[in-house]
Amino acid sequence: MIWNEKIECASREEMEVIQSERLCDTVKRIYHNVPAYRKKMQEVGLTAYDIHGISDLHKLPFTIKTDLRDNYPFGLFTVPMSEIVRLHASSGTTGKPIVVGYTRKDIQMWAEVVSRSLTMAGVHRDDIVQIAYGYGLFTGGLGLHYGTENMGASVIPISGGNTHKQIQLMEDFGSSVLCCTPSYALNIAEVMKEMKVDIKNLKLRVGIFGAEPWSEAMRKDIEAKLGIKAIDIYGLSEIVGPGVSCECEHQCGMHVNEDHFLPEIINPETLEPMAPGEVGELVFTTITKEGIPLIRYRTRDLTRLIYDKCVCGRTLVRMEKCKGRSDDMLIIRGVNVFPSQVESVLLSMSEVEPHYLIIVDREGTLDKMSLMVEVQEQFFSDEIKKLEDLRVKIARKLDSVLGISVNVKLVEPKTIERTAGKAKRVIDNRKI
Ligand code: DLL
Repeated sequence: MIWNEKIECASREEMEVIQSERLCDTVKRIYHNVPAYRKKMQEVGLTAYDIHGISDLHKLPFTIKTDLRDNYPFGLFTVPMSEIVRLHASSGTTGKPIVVGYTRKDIQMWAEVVSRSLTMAGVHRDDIVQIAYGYGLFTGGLGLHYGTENMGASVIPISGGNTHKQIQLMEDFGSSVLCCTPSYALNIAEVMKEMKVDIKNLKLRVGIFGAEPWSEAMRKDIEAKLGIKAIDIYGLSEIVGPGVSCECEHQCGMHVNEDHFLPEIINPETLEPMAPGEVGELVFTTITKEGIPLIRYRTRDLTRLIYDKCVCGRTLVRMEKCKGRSDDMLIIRGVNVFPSQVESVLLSMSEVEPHYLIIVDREGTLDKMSLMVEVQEQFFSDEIKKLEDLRVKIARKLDSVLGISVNVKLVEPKTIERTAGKAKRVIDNRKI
C-alpha cells in the first residue's frame, strides 16, 4: 500500500513543479519575515524575487547549526509565537540547545510524512505500534506517535527504557510493530533471551529503527534475534524529526519526502553541489514548513541520492544508509553529543584542565561513554575524598548538559598525550 500515491509516485517533472512553487513561496516568507535570513541573502546580493524555481536553489546561502544557536531560542521562527503549538529541542554544539517550533500545519505535515513512512515499512491500520523512542523534547516519540494515530493504527506510548515492561506489554498487548533505536532493539532482544521469551509467541513483525547509524550487519542481527523486518527511518530535529525519509519493504534506500524536504548533496569541503549518485553531505531545504523553515541546512550526514524508480513503485528519491558525518558529532544511546559540549563544561570548572579524552565503547548492546580529564596541578591531591567529590561534580554537570551518564576518570596533570597537530579527543571503539 502507498499512503499518498499521487505524490509518492509522481513523475520527476510533476515533482519539480511542486518543489519549485513551494521553494519560491518559502523564500518569500523567510525573506520578508526573518531579519537574519534577509541579511544573509542580501550579503550574497539576493532578494526573494531572484529565486524562480529549484534550478536557482544553489544561489541561496547555507544554514548551519550555529545559525540556530546564534538566533536562540526563537530568532529564526517565521511566525508569531501565537501560531506555534509545539517546541522540540536537540543538542547544540555548546551550551544552549537547538530549538524548533511547529505550527498546527507543521504538526499535520509531520504526521503525514510519518504515516507515509509507516506505510512504506508495511504497517497498516490493524497494527499495534509500540513506541519505545523517548517522548519529550526529543522528536522520536511524539513524531512516531502522531504519524501512527494519523494512519489509524493503535499506539502504545511506552517511551524508552523499562525493558522488562516493554517485553511484558509486547506479549500481553500483541504489539506487531516496534519503534526504537536499533541499539535499544538489540538490548530488548538480549533481555528477552534472559527472560526466556520465545519470539514465536510474539506478534512482532516490523521494527522501525533510526536516530543513530547502524550497519547492514546490525540489521541482519536484529532481524534474526527478533524475527522481524527491520526498517531504517531517518530524520533530524531541525528539519522535522523522524519521517524525513524511510525505507520501504524492499530495504534499498530511504525514500525522501521530497515534496516537503528538498535534498541536495554537496562536497563538504568546497560546498559545491555534487553529481547525482556521488557521496557527499546531505543538505535539506524545507519547502512547506511554517514555524521554522530552513534553507539549505547542512545536516553533516554523508550519503548519496538514488533517483531511479524503486521496485515498490515509488518515485521519491532515495538516500542510502548514512555513511558517517562530516563533523565530530557522536550519537551515544541515541543522544547527540558534541566533544565541544564536553569541553565547555570542563572550561567552566577551575579544578580541571581542558585536556581530555572521550572513549566510547559498546558493552553488550549498550553504548558507554567515559571521559579522562586532567586535574589542575594545584588541585591534585592525595586525598581520595576530595578527588572523588570532584569526579562526582564533573559527572553530574556532564549528565545535566549532555543528558547521558558519563564515567569520569580523573588523571594527573600532563598525562593525556599532547600532539603538535589536531588533538585526538575521541576514541570510538564501537564497531557499528
Ligand atoms: O534522531 C530524529 C529521529 C528520531 C530519527 C527517531 C529517526 C527516528 P536528532 O536527535 O536531531 O533527530 O538527530 C539527528 O541523528 O543528523 C543523523 O546524524 C542521526 N540519524 C537519525 N536517523 C538516522 C538513521 C533524530 N536512520 C541525527 N541512520 C541525524 C543514521 C541517523 N543516522
